[in-house]
Amino acid sequence: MAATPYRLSGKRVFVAGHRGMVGSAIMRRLSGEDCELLTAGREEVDLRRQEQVEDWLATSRPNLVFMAAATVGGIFANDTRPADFLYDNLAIETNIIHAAHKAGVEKLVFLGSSCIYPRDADQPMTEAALLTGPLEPTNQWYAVAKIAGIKLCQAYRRQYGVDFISVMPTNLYGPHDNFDLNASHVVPALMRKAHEAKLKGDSTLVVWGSGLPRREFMHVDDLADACVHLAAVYSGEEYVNVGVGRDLSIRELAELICEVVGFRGMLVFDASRPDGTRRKLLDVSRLTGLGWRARIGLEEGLAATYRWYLESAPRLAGTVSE
Ligand code: GFB
Repeated sequence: MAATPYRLSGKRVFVAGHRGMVGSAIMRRLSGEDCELLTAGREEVDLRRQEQVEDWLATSRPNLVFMAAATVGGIFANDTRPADFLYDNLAIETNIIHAAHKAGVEKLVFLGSSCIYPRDADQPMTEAALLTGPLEPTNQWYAVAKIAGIKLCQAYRRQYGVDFISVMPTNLYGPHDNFDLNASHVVPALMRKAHEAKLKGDSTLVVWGSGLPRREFMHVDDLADACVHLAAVYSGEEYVNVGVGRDLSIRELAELICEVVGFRGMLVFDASRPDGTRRKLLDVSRLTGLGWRARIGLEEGLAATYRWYLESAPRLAGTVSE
């Protein structure tokens, strides 16, 4: 399965989406490697515009591409902006993958999401569960786009023999996450809410849904390390789940975040908000078989993320949202 290791040394590496949480983590991870990092800001290239992407890739000629650019968000954003999540992501994927092929890119790493799996898939979810049942309705638009991305890599690999691979990360968190409560995932949302409740001296913290769904969380620096590892050692049509292999309930997560932030009030569950998928835990046997496992524990990762939030987002951290 694993081909000759792909060496980064001396390579031109394009990180699409370098300002986002995932892209910036990949940039940090690659900063110590002997390779040239290429980036394209939104003002320079709109990745949803085919001509702009083709021109940019044809001119910049990267050897390796990490596809960390995407329109992303939590359960509320996914549920209320279906057109953005489907159109933006399909456009970004088709443009980059096709243009990368045309520009002779040697290797491309596409990043998907664990929401590609059926809502009721057996847990932990193996890669074989793809397309075996209906998707979770709250994020079906994003999931369909990400499934299309996997299929694009497989199709170009089959038809043109290119070395385009896909990785499926679990729920992520870390520095440069989105802390906007209407767009964010659960970790930054609860961290911000707990922080602001602490500042205001509130006695309660509102958690969406029942608190019963279970999720697996990976620090984005672990994901970046896994992506670089897989770029080097893996070459195959099958994609690879990237997770930590452990999950917890949203209630347990909320309790842990309150502990990390130092908020001592009570949790209140808002049943009018959706729970989404009942459980999302990845089977990571393929990944561990390829010689990689996560290193950053959840408590340690949350504490580091909270430090980042306090230090790097003083505008958000120092104020109280409406
Ligand atoms: O992280 P999250 O928005 O996305 O929500 P998903 C995870 C769980 O946390 C859900 C609950 O059960 C939420 O109801 N939750 C509790 C909260 N309080 C909050 C809160 O204040 N904010 C948010 N956002 N959630 C996403 C998909 O699903 O996962 C995306 O929508 C993507 O497509 C991503 O795949 C990884 O885990 O439910």
